[in-house]
Amino acid sequence: MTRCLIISNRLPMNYDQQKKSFIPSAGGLVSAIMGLDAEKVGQEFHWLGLMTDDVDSSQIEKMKETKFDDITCHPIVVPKQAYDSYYNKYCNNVIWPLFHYERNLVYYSPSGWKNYVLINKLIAKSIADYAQNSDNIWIHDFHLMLVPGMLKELRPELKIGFFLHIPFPSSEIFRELPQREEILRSLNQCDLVGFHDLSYLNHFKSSMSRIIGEDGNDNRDRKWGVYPISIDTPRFKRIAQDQRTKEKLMEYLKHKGNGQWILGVDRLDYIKGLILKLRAFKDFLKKNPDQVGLVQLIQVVIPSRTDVQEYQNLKDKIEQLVSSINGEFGTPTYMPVQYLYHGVNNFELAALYQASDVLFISSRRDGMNLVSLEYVVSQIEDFEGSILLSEFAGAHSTLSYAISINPWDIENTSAKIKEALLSPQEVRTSRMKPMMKFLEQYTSSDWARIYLRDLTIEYLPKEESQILKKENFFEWIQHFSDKKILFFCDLDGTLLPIAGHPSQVSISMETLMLLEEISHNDKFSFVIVSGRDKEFLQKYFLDNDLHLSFGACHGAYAYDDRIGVWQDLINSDNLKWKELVEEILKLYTIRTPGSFIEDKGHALTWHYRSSPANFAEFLAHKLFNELEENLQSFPVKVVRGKKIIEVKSVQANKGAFVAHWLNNLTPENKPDIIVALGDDTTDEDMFHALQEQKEFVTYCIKVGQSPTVAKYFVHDQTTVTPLLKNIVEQMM
Ligand code: GDG
Repeated sequence: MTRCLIISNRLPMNYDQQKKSFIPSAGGLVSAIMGLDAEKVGQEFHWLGLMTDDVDSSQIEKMKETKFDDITCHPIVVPKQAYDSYYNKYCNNVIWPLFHYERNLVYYSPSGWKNYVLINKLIAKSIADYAQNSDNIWIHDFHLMLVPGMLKELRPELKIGFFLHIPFPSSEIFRELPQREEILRSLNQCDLVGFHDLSYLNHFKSSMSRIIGEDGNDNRDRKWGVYPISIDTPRFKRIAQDQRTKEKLMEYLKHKGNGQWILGVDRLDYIKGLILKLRAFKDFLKKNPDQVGLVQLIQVVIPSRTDVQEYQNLKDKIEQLVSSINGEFGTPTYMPVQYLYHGVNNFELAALYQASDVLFISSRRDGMNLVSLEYVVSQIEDFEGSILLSEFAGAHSTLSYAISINPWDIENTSAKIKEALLSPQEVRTSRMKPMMKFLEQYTSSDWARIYLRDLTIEYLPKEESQILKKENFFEWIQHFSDKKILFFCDLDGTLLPIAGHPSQVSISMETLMLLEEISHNDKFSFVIVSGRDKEFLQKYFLDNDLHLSFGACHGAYAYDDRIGVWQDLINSDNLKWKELVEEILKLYTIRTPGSFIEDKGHALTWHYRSSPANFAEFLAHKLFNELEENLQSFPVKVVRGKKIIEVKSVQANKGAFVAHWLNNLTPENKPDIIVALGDDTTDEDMFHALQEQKEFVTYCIKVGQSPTVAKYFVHDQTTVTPLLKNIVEQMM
């Protein structure tokens, strides 16, 4: 079975220094992962999480390779002081409040960030040491957002997934984060980033586009997705039917008498909206005196972060409000709010779920909220309750038959409490049944299975495609020995890294030296085939005395180093389209600050990399449609690239260019082998043309992992120069 390494801040068991024993870790993430059925998901799970170095080494050893429900645990030991700073000063004082829209509770501290970087680095290093090449890496939650980038650098061949369990906030909030860029750049290294809700994905996309200029084109649809978490439905059903639950239920029902119970189960946290819930309940009692004495709110609050002042203040506020409601509406035989400040065991929880008529979730923001899902599947025949569910919880999309509330609207929420309590049984049943059915079919194991399928799905033709890694370059190029090689190589994103602006492109000393070596060796011909115009290529390479050949403007113009002049390969009779396109592009350029038009001869390109991202993206979309509609009768193609829209003559095509090049080779220039490299869709034309011809041995290499017809691929642009260098050295 394939191994899946789950990485999270916590392991399922936590060593309690005071109690000197392991106790189960609380919280939604652990609940969800513990619910995975390895067999159903089809992966063997190993769980890597943190332990601090103040814990007795014998306890750490004990934890190592311990199995919990078929999951092997592997602690990553980190310095206690650095851990506390990372966890309290960055995770909980910055990310948690900011991502939950509580900006006034954010406290920045430089040491918090420094230790966040340090702990993430230690984790990345431990994964790199532990992981086997075929492992799938699944990193969880906001504590570890730098790990993907750091790990990709150490082990580029690993499949790396990330899942965020909390909301991703609007880009208007996210962009306040001083370290926004570092975090986005790291997440951008993932093979798949998953969210609970579409709104979080949309916020993430717009942050990506505004802050680091990732525009959602290319293969982003594969890299970012929505995977609402679920629960271990069979387990909750089993607990619901357990004798111990039944006994507790009988006890609770006796106390409940002929009244009604509203239930709340929340960790002590400002995101859960406990104050708003109590206010709405108070308003309900005030407006419905006939219900006083009959309806009770049973509020379980699970202690959390008890050492933090903010949480102590919240606890005080909750307790004040509880006692003011009880003082105002209580009688010697009736307590409106039953407040429990401690956890309950699984059977008590299931019995509470069954005994209550209404579950009340009032979160101000909540990634998902598992309690609401658990309530649904714990219902047994004739005990079907109602759910009041905040529209600010991710579960709102999954539980579409719940009664929706805006917890900030106290009066309306109070009216909804009444509606929920008074709903006739058949209405409750008709609401509960579809949600129950959904959760029977979609469990936490399905969540993991679907996510991991998307993480590992291979888009390349499986049997035929082969990854070229730095460690096996040497072996691979053995069959090139003493051969004449012709290279066709794309420029931006292949030979050179993509630059912020086309004019800022820079070439490394290593690549420059390599090109020099190639251009002075008769065994090689090197043709750069690029979307760039003639002038750029001339200035950048030829004027620097590099003897290379070129296909400019996607191959519309050719420059053969042995001839030394530029040739126009396209019949220029019909350039009427250019006038029309220029007219349209000008209209978009004058209203989009920072955008400009580039005339490449057989192509016109509208660049908007330096324009306000969202606005430019919106106009680019419109422009693309307008051009496609207007140019149907012209021999042109409209292309959307990275921050560009381009209209080019259909003949300006890298496939046509290489075919032309091969047709014009003299016998003494004929190569033994052709190697072609490229990273984007225009390079696919080149790969197609080369694989169709039968005269030469060809090796087409895709840079990156988007769909391709090439038989080989390398992970990213940084691998290209080392690969070429290996080939050249082999020939020396
Ligand atoms: C984060 C996100 C997202 C709670 N009290 C008791 C108890 N629990 C269990 C519940 C549930 C879990 O803890 C709480 O999960 P939530 O989803 O409600 O909340 P968070 O801990 O904030 O989790 C959240 C989640 O990650 C998963 O992605 O849904 O939005 O904030 O399973 O049952 N269990 C028992 N006794 C208790 O007293 N037995």
